[in-house]
Amino acid sequence: MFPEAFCHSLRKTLFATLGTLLLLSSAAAAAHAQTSNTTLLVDIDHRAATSLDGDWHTIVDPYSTGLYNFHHEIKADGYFMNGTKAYNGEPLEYNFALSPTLKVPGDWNTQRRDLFYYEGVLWYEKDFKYSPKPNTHTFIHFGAANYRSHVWVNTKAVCEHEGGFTPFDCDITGVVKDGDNFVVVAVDNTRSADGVPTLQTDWWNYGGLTRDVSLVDVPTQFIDDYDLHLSRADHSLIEGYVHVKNATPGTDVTVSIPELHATTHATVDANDRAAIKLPVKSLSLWSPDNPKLYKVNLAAGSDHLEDDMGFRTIETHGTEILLNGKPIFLRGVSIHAEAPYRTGRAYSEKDVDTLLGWAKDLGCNYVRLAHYPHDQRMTRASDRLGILVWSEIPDYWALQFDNPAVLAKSKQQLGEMIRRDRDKASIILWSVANETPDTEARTKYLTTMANLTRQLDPTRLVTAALLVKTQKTATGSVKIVDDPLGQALDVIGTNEYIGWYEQKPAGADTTTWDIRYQKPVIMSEFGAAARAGHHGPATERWTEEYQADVYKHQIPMLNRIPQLRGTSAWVLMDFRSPMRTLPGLQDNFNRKGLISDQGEKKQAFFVLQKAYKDKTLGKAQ
Ligand code: GCB
Repeated sequence: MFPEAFCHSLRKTLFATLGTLLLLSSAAAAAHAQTSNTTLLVDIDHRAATSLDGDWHTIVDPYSTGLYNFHHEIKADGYFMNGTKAYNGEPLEYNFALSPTLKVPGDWNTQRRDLFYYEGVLWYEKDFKYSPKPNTHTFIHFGAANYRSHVWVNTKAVCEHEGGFTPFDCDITGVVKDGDNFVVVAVDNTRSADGVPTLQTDWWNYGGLTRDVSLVDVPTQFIDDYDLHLSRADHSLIEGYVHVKNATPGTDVTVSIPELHATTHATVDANDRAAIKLPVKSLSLWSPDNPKLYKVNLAAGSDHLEDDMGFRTIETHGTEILLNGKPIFLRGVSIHAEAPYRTGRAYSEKDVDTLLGWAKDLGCNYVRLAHYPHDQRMTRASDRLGILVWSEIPDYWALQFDNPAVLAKSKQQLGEMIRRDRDKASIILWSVANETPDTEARTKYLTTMANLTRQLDPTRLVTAALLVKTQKTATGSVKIVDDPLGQALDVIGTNEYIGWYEQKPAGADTTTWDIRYQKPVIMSEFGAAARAGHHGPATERWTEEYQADVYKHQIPMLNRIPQLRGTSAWVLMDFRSPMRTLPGLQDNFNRKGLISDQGEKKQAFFVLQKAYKDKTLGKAQ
């Protein structure tokens, strides 16, 4: 099937394309670069696309046999060849067509019992028909694949990507052909010390093609990025840029908002960018009370895009957060991308409707999307529903802060998150980290990240969830917020678990806060665990009564923090975590949800709901 000469040339192509990067084992991953030749198409959900979702053939490959021979050299006839017969006509030792299928999108862990704990390489294969059109570029788009991915189309390596929660696009122009085609993807969710996130996380390491996959055609010159936002200084001016890939300088770019009878023309400069200034009259500003979205049309050469965008400003003034110039308090909850009812990684419109519906019911005007970028449906829906969003990258706990290769991975994920979602009015906060250790290397690393965030998006606020110090006093305790990282942030996030990891719930009554920054503060996490339906006295841990009691004591304490401008209770719904093993109570779920994974509202939900709906928690000024 594969003559020797062909194998040689394939080997050469592979090495030429990917160098020594095609290393799927976790040890090899340490030396692994992040991304090669991937483009990130923005507003992808508004482009015409051919979905590749559905059944994909899969091969579980814990030893990376699909890639390496017995001396750990890259094979010329690996699984990416999608072959069936060896040189002597005998069947090869794999066969995609005979192998079981998994649904895409979807993590593998919750689709097959034997994959529940699986961490390693899993190969996906799908056949598809295609007719290339003249003067177009063709991309294969991945909404997300956790964690490392290598993609081949018709046996050719087309791209690789590292990072489990951000999208990537492989240019397959010239590789995809008229008629029958196939794509093979090796996804590896092996955790590694130099990964982002790293070895330890309090969430399930769901592997696989966890979000949509599609084929997208664009004209040779195409809009691959843009930033259009309301000027902070002038609420009748939308400004920003449109980036046109492969543009010739002078190419005309048009941006218009028909409903506002507003149109502007600009030309692409030597950096493929057209600077945009679009004056608008009688703009209805986006806010939770008025989630007004406008149809925005963008055109460059033969490429046209439409987006649904809201326009608003967000800034801080002293210890206030100003939305459209007015102080606001963020009544919120943290949410993991865990699917309600069925568990697994959330991806569908239905998942989003359920999660954000619950957040609305709780009385939220804000959500913290923890601890990584969620599916784009989540931020689109937040735009529509008028929910303000904190979005973060998985710079979580103890990354290798002294490793430049890790910093490069964080930067890449930050760039991908911002690029995908900067058209969403709902997002007001980019978070660069959660509960990281206070070391010099960490502060340097995350200050670099905060500065990069501002450089990539000067229109939003930069935050991080910090750890706080506790000092005993004669009357109780004081929580000190002096993490040096605070200097690099616009808004300080702090996590605390009085009543759960420390003290009794009533410990909150005698706790005061000493915040060493004159900046707005968000209590980005607080809470306690309870198993839904488990009842008892309020003094008994794991009962709904105990969890509710924690909230009852938290609310007055939170109200005594003068610069508190938001709260995102931990957490909306129970979620799977391998760290939570207690039989009968946890069973591999973090039970700090206000709602169980089966949709049962716990008593604490109603305590917080009352405070949010009566507006008895928090002040905007
Ligand atoms: C935290 C982490 C979060 C955990 C939570 C908990 O501080 O930020 O990821 O899940 O505590 O439940 O312990």
